[in-house]
Amino acid sequence: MNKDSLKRTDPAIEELIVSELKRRATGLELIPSENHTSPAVLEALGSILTDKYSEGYPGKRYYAGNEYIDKVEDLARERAKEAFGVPYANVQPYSGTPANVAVYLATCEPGDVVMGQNLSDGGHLSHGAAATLSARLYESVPYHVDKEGYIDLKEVELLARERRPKLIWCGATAYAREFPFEELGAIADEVGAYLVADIAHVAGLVLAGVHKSPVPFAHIITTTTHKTLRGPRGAMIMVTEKGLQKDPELAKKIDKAVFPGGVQGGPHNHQTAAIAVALKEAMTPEFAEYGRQVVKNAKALAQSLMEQGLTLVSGGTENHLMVMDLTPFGKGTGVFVQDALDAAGITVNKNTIPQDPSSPFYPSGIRLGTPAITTRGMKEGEMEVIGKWIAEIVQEVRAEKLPDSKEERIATLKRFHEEIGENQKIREVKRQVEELCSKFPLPY
Ligand code: DSN
Repeated sequence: MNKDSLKRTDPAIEELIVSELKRRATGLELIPSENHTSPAVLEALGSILTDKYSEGYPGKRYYAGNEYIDKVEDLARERAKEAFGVPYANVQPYSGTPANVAVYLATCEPGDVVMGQNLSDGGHLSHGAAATLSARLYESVPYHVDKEGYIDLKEVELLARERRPKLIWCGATAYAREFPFEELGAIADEVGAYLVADIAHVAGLVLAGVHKSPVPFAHIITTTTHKTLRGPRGAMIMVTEKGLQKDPELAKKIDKAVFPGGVQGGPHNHQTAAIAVALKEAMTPEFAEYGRQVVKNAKALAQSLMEQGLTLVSGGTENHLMVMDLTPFGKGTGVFVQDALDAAGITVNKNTIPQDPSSPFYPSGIRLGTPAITTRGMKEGEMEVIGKWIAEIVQEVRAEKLPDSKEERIATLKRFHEEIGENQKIREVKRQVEELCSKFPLPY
């Protein structure tokens, strides 16, 4: 295969890829659900395996010619089982939401009660948020975080006793504290519900031994493979011994829900191969060290931000991410801060905070984390400096206010976006960001 074939065939796409590479190399990726994969993962992902159709599972396919594909999928499944210590794994889900939809299909009937962490409290869309299929098909009962920002276990217990859910989710997309798998497992057991741990965000930390494993407490575990796990975009569903004790048919039901259940078609074999590579990497001592450093870096970054007077939901972090509460500067200000940081080469995402006085599109917080910058080799010293830069930028735009009317909002954000790139403070931070990044090359 010729390395220059893309350049010759489609220079427009090739140029865009090169530009994206430059953006990454010269900037700080602080979106906590993103990471930089290894060259080996990328090689498997970009391989010829993408051409093959393989509906079904190893040894039971609807297409011929799957001799080697079967071995790839078997390796991925075995590595997932070994890494997490579970008896069953399905590695075919295209991504996290399809994996979670497959879990509903395998365990619930339409109309059943399901419980998950409320969206603006850090929960994930697929755990019963109003705008999604999970709330249209099932009766969704959200639980919340308490005033300190921790999952309100008393509320979960009361709601579960009253509503008798079929399934309880434990997992979130913007929660900076360790997940209470054990406590939620006990509540699920009491009311006869499945506890499903969605560890998409913390899977790599679980494998590194820096976050409690859900395996003894949950019946089912779902995860994406591209966040702290540092693999390709993709997902997995695992069933624990506890899950098989509750329902010996659970693994078969999950397989059937993923395919042919209607969630997706044939597996993406190139993705499966890349997941297998990522799992092999994640079982090394180097990966465990990486996971430890991710958490140390997150704590150092949180400390630096708080020392600059900024407020974090729950007052800090125990994992790889943190959510900054920007309400001291007004409601809905996450949009301005995200845009200003982006202009300085610091990529974060605007995010709701618990009881957000604004809306998910104009939220009052930002979410940031350390998986990607830790992959580049940055440590606590760099975190302190990055925290100071972020604080300087927040101070720079603190006077911006989000208008109430839709038309005024659009005009204000347009004006802000045009002006922010010319701001001298932002330009100076961008220059320093680029200088720092030049010392920490990307892995590819
Ligand atoms: N979009 C993912 C995240 O950023 O956490 C969740 O699906």
